Amino acid sequence: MVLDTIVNKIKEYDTIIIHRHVRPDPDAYGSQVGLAKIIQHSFPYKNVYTVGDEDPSLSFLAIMDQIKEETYRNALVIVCDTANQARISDDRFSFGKELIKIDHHPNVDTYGDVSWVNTEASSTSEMIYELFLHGKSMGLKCNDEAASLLYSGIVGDTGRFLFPSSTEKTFRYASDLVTYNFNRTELYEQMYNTKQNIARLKGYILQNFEISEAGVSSVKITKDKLKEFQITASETSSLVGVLGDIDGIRAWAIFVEEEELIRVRLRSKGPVINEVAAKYNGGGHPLASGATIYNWAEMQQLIADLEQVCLDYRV
Ligand SMILES: [Mn+2]
Repeated sequence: MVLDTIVNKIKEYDTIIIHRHVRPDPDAYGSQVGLAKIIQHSFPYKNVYTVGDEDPSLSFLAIMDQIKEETYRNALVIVCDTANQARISDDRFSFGKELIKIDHHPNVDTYGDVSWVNTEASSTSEMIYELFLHGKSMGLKCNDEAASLLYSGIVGDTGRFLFPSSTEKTFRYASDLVTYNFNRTELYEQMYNTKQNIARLKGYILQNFEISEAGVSSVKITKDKLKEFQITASETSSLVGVLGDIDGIRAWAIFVEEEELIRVRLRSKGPVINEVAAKYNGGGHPLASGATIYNWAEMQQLIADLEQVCLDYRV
């Protein structure tokens, strides 16, 4: 099966380079670096590298390696948590000898010589722990550092075990992971530490969201607002969940204006929204997606499409 193949490939190669998606989140870092730590701990003589754009807000989890192009020669490349090739951070990913994809997003782009995609998994970090369990008898070993990273990834992608993607398996793996020695309190403090300007933008979103009859909520954050709150467009990603608890909201969209485009973050409590996302240059999970539009007129169309999805859901 595919898990055997992946473990055997890991054993076969002396150099392994691990990538993940652009604009990383804790699951991207957690699965990427967690896997690297497992491989390094199991096979200390191997050269294992993690690459991609550095995100200062996640540097408490890991710092990326800087490697030369020639390192890719005869290397095994593994990409974690990334649905399509365009989203892979560091486009040298194709320079290796073989490529493996490990992911939990809908399989829109089946890249790689070996591909393991499980959309039922809460996170790619959960899949990496499963890979470890499977590979234990084949020589894989986990340590505290790996456990801490995988745990962060699971916590991040499940919204602290709140989202419906948290399964019995998620909890089982999490309960295994917390038996390792790492400081959970410190980890949570780092993951959920909120900067003051972000807290104020959160207040703005809560004051200014709109809501329709069918339960579609939307908020528009213009370039001027970002400037006023001194926030970068990418920093708004942590705020997408704030409308989730509000009575009457079934699906919501946060529109963030960047230089050349408007980024849309979509969430839902039931109606499937990734098809709407796909219509607007995006995609993702059925209940959590992203899209891109190019003017505010398109925003109205997108909201109308969400409205339809919510109406259909009610019937
Ligand atoms: Mn993920």
